[in-house]
Amino acid sequence: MERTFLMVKPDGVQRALIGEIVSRFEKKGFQLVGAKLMNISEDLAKEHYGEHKERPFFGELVDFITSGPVFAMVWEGKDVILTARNMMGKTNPAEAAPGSIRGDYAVQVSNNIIHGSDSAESAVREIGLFFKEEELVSYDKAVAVWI
Ligand code: FUP
Repeated sequence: MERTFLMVKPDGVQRALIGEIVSRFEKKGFQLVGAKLMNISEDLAKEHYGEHKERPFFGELVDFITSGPVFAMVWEGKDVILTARNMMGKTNPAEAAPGSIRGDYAVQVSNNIIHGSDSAESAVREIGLFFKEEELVSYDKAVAVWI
């Protein structure tokens, strides 16, 4: 079963969107296997966004993601990496389809509410950066053999 790392960014936490976002993934049929409200250190921010370190927006990106608490999560399910990316919508909220999280709640690319791993490799790396193995809980669902 596939796993991905999702994170409600500081803007989403400030705007009280944690519940709405968790609800969307639960209703879709994915399973929450780990979650925590946390502050991101500058070191963790730079590590997490390392692929962007040469980009002009890197400093602002690190400042933003460390500006307040985030809600870090690990979700599990069939094709969860790609499906979660589709549910999030495109990086630039202006291009994100209505009905997607960014399409419904965001306006600016620098404040786009949610992060989600973009590949299986990123998912493994990001889950490892944010969670210890013992913080992840696998369990069988009593029902719902259809998802
Ligand atoms: P995504 O995988 O959709 O989060 O997008 P990227 O990895 O390309 O970008 C990571 C974050 O950098 C985005 F969520 C917002 C920020 N960003 C900017 O601020 N300006 C840009 O032009 C591109 C990305």
